[in-house]
Amino acid sequence: MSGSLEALDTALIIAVTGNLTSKRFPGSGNLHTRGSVISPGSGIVIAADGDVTLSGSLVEVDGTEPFLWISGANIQINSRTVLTSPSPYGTTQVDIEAYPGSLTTTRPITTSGEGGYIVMYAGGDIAIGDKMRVSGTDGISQILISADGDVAIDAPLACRTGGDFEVTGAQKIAIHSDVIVTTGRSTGENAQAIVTPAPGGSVEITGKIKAFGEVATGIGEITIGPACSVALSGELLARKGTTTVQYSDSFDATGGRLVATASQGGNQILCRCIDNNNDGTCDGGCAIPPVGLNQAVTSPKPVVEPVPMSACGS
Ligand SMILES: [Ca+2]
Repeated sequence: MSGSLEALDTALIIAVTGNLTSKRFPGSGNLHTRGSVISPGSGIVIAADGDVTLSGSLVEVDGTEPFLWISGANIQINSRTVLTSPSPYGTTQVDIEAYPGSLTTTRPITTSGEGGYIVMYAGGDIAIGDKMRVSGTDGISQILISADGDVAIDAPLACRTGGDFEVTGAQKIAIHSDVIVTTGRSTGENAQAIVTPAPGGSVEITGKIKAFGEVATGIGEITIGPACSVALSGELLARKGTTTVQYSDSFDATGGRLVATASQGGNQILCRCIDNNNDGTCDGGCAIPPVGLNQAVTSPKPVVEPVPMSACGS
């Protein structure tokens, strides 16, 4: 497909049994739907049994409740993707599911409305190569990523406001760029970031994860783990809030930063405790203590607490 498809006040539904590819040349390869204020049905649905490769200039949905649903075996998003709700009540929805293959983005995905979400799942790997932003005026703004393979985030992500960022289920989660979540303006939604791999999985953070809490409207919370191993050379910043890192076999904080608010719980490190008789009750301190805390910037000083956990790979 190299021409453009445009729909007014309705959904654009593309279902193919093979592969779907949109191209920029010789046309523009745009997909665009526009809803009027009274019509909530503006959206794009792409369902392919094969692969979906969007390489046109633009995928755009405007409407009171704009939505974009994409499913395919492997999915590549190389088109700038924009969802806009002009209404103060509109929720923007992006749902992308690659199964059994992988999901890759190389262009920005941005949404604006009252609130909204970008939900991504892949049976294989997920690689985020350009920015994603969910902007809300007062609702909940979510970016929820899960994969059975690995997840690599190499571009800035933002959830504003009522921010909820979660990466779960993957084997290896690598966050190499900045993630920002902010609280709801009046709804009291906390700003939270949760990074929890599958059992035995690992987390590497070289970017900055920032949860900007406001005491009046919600706290900032960052939770890394439980994980087998965690490497933090980037930053966890929970303004008016708490950071928690839970690991079973290794936590290397060399070169990292942990910044939280003491009165809200500060920085907490949960290690796997010594449990000689395997009864789920601790018999000692950390089985494997954290390393590199002296080569990290921490405020306040982290509290290390041994807790019962399974060892890596068991
Ligand atoms: Ca015990």
